[in-house]
Formats: sequence, C-alpha cells, structure tokens
Amino acid sequence: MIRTALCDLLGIKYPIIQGGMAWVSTAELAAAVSEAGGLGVLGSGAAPAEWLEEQIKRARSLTDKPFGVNVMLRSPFVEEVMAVLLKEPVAVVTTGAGNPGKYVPALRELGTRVIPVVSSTALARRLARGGVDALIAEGMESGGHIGELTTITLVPQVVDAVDIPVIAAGGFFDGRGLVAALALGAVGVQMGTRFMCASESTIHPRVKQFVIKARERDTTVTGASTGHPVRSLRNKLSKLYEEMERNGASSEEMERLGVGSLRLAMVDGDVEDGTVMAGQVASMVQKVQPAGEIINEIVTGAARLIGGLSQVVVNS
Ligand code: TUI
Repeated sequence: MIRTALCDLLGIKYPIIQGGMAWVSTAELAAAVSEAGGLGVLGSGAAPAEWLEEQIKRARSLTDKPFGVNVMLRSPFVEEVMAVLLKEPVAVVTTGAGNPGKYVPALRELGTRVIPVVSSTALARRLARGGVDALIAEGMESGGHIGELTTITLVPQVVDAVDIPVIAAGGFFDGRGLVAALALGAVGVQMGTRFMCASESTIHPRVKQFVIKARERDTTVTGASTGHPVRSLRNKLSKLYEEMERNGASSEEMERLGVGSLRLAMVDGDVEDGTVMAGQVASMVQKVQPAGEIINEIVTGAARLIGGLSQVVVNS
C-alpha cells in the first residue's frame, strides 16, 4: 500500500522502523513489529553483550522476518556489543549518541545494513562519505538523548546534504506523520514512543499508564548543561535535575543521578524516581494496543491521506 525505497533496502513491507529503545525494545516488541511488516529493533542501550546475544536468539525464535539492533555508542559495553553483532549478524544495525564510523566496514562486510541516527547535517555528511546504507535524521521532539534541531528543519537539510536514503524520526505518531516525512524527502519514519505502549512491549504497566496519562506539555529536557540533553516525562526526578541545573551542579553529579534510572522506570515501574524517557508524542498515545494494530493504523491513515491529496491535485 505504501512502499518506498526503504522497503526494498530492508526487505520489509511498510516503511516504518520501531526505535531501538534501551530497556524498552526487547525481543517480544521487535518481533511483533517485524511480524506486522515494519522493522523491529532491539535496544541494547547500556546492557551487557550477553543480554543482547540472548535477545537476538529470542527474536529469531519469534520471527523469521528481518529485525535490527540499536547500538548506543556511549555504552560501556560497546566493543563487546559490536563483537556479538559480528558473531550473530542481524539484518540492520542502527546507532545512537555518537559516531559509529569505525564499526561500519566490518558490519557491512557481513551484509548488515548500517543506519546511524544523526541530529546534524555535519555528521550526516561525514557518515555518508564513510559508506553507510541510510541515515535516520532525528529531531528534538524525540525521547531520550536528543540534538538541537526540530524534525521539520533537520530532515530536509539532511536529505539535501547526502545522496543516500534518509528516514525521519522525532514527533511521528500516525499516518499524517508518515505522509509528512515523505513530503520532507524521507523514505520512511522511525517511531519509538508510539510503540512503548504496544501490548507486546515488556515495560512495566505503570509506565504505560504514565505515558497514556501524559499531556502535551508533560515532557521536559534535562541535562543540557552536561552536553547530553535528555527528553523525559516530568516527574520527581526531572524536577530534581532541573533544580540541580539551576544550582550549577557538575556534569558528574548530574550523570551519577542518572545511572540506573532508566531501568528503574522501565523495568521496575518507578515513574517518580526513574527516568521515563519519551518523546513529545507521548500525549497522543491513548491506549495499549497490539503492534500490528499500530502499524495498520499508520499505514491505512497514510494511504487514505495520499488518496485525498491526489484528488486535491487532480481537481485543482
Ligand atoms: O541515542 C538516541 N537516544 C538515546 S541514547 C540514550 S542513553 C543516553 N543517556 C544519556 C546520555 C547519552 C545517552 C537515550 N536515548 N537517539 C539517537 C541520537 N543520536 N540522538 C542524537 C544522537 C547523536 C548525537 C551526537 C548522534 C551522534 C552524535 O554525534 C556526536 C559526534 O560524535 O559527532
């Protein structure tokens, strides 16, 4: 129904990638998204390599469709995680929070498609020259670690800067977003927050309810003073961060507070003392629903919209 060059590049039905979110994107979620025709992605975050290896095996047992792994480049286990990806190759590797340049040749040698996330045209150009397969241009509407530009300004600039396919991320939720991404020159979208509350998502039910309850101004960006701004849902911990930042706390002090806080939220369900990373579309999430239903809603919404747009053009 909605096919783009991304579908051919990755061997998927619909041009929708599920964001590889640390402590959120487990084998159950990734496999469900891949089964539904998108690209499911495991989020390795700062988890040890053994965890990832087990998750890859589990995802393979749940689906025979392609899936990916996101590598968080600031992980203390990044070398071991990369070693797992050379031993147990997956269809796609996405990366975040840094420059994956030195890992690209070995992964591509195995046939793995490498798709880094970028938040600037400078890194986009450098990586395109280094021979990556595509780029995800992620705007600051996203959850987690973010850059400075909005999606609507970043995506067309990255599209113009490189001659490889670009996937848009940050602020996408439904078929309207998918059509908007295509209008900006992207070949598809990556959505993270939209999939947090999928039935197959293994995060704590309290976190799902916290996302569902969120209103439009309920995300906040903390940690800008450390050079690593993070978007999350406002809670007791985010208020503490804001207070520390106002009082000129050191980067080390701020980062120490963050250690283990994502797991505390996502796995243990502590939505006040943990970091509930989520994007600005959190307020659009209204219920828990199967990943397949989410994908269908996005695709049918986009198809209906494109049908309407072509009529506008024909009639004018
Ligand atoms: O990576 C993400 N989202 C994340 S990572 C994460 S864990 C973390 N927590 C605190 C600090 C750092 C990481 C939670 N959410 N999204 C993709 C993304 N990548 N957004 C922005 C970037 C990015 C930033 C700088 C990519 C490359 C980059 O390059 C710097 C360089 O080395 O040139």
